[in-house]
Amino acid sequence: QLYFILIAIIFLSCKNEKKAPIVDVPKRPNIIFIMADDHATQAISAYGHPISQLAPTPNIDRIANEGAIFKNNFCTNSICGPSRAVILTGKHSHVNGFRMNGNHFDGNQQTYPKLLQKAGYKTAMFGKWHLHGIPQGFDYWNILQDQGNYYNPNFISVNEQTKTVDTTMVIGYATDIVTEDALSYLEKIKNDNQPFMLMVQHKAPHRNWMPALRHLNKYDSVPFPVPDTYFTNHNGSIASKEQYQTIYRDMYEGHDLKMTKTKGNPELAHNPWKTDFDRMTPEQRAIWDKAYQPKNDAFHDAKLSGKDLDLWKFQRYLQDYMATIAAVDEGVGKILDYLKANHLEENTIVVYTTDQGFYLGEKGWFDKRFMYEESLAMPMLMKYPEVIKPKTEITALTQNLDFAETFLDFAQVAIPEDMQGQSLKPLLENQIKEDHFRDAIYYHYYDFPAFHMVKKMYGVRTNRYKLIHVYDDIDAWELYDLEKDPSETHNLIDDTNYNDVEQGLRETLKTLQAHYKVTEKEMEQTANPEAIKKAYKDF
Ligand code: SGN
Ligand code: CA
Repeated sequence: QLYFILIAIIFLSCKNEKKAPIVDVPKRPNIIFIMADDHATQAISAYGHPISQLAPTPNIDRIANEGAIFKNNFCTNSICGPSRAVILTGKHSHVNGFRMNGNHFDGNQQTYPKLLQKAGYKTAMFGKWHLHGIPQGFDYWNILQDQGNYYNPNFISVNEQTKTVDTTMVIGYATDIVTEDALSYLEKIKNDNQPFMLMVQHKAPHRNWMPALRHLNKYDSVPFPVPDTYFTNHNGSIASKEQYQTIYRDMYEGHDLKMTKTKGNPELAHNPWKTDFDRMTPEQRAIWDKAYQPKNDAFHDAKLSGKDLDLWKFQRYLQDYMATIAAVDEGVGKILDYLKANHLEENTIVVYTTDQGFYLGEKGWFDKRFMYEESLAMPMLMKYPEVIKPKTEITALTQNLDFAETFLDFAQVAIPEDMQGQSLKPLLENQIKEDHFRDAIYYHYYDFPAFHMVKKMYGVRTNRYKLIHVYDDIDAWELYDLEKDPSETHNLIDDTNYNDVEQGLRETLKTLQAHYKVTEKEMEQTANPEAIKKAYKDF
């Protein structure tokens, strides 16, 4: 009997040997890339900002505690579609062709998911896509239509039976649906014996900040700290004076702030885009009204005006914004728990990031687009127990431009020559000194005239300084010393003490523009003065 068992073992192992790869390839990691929309670093407790300490994100923080936190990670163009296109391609906006929301992403171009798929990865994409067109390079995808809605959103996916691309309304809360979809996919591919790469991309905490039903009163009694610059007059920056993203002036009372017209009546005040609320079921709406009406009635009783009203709006904005993050954080927790329970933890890279930074009242603003710190900074947390030591802090200047190369590098896939970033792997493995990584980053925003009226601008940021050129309908330069003026309220461009600094930065700017192949065309004055005038009137 023993003899037979021995023969059987030899036979089976020979059979197995035939199937096994000829070279000894080390195990490739799985990758789960979780991206929120408009999630500011100020709102992730691992980053330590006072706002986030009042509304912590324990699960997102787990990624930082068990892995790395990037303290100086920035986007190249602070707006949704463009940031996503940079992440997929590893190329700046002017190279991948997607400069502003509303452009069409050329889906036929090279992306890191395509390269991973070709190299044998199982790839999938869930949630907010916002690049128009159909995702390519994914074995499975189920994406939110356009910007996506918080309640009962429409999803676009391939119908397995008919093989047609269908749009379906799914009843539920967007963040939960996206998380659950990713979890069922993980369960489905569990035994496939293939490395996987998932992109899990949430709508939250994007405007109009509608929390899940279970979180509608979560931060009602939390007094969020008002930024020192909430009532600034923007001296020194024409672009800052002329934007339309000031909380107390530009937020819509009904749609954004969920304010009601009168006491005792749930009817919303100014609500120009009815679709966000009108798609709720009567049951959802009833729970919503029950939660909001007492606080809205109390607001009517208080009869606030002037600065008190402005400050009330700030609190309402923050309460809703932070409450939408609660569901994202729970979703991250579920994914981390799933990995642990299924012994996938060690060999899976988990990333948490967002498409760009966001204003939580700094300079009086919401939204993004500017090259100032709040909108330029992108949270970036990454864990990979086999490689990254717990509580690693990366202070090197990194960008979303680097993500594609990082994932390819970890997956042992050759990095194409034409990608413009740098793999973060050597930084994470401690094989390169932080100050040898990159001296300066390049930024370029194009979406003007458009909603919020933030002018076109490009510039550079080093460890200490920032130089910005605002162009098109104006021609203005701004220079900031981030060490002395972290809130960027003192434009030093006319300060002669900074002449040498300015000269140096102008040279760095030229060098980077040459390096990234930014041609004169990208910096041309193309605006039509009449169209701009009209946009200032219409928006
Ligand atoms: C929507 C928002 C804007 C936001 C853009 C771009 N308004 O238009 O406030 O700047 O998206 O955001 S909303 O009330 O309709 O949501 S991005 O994240 O897609 O770039
Ligand atoms: Ca966004």
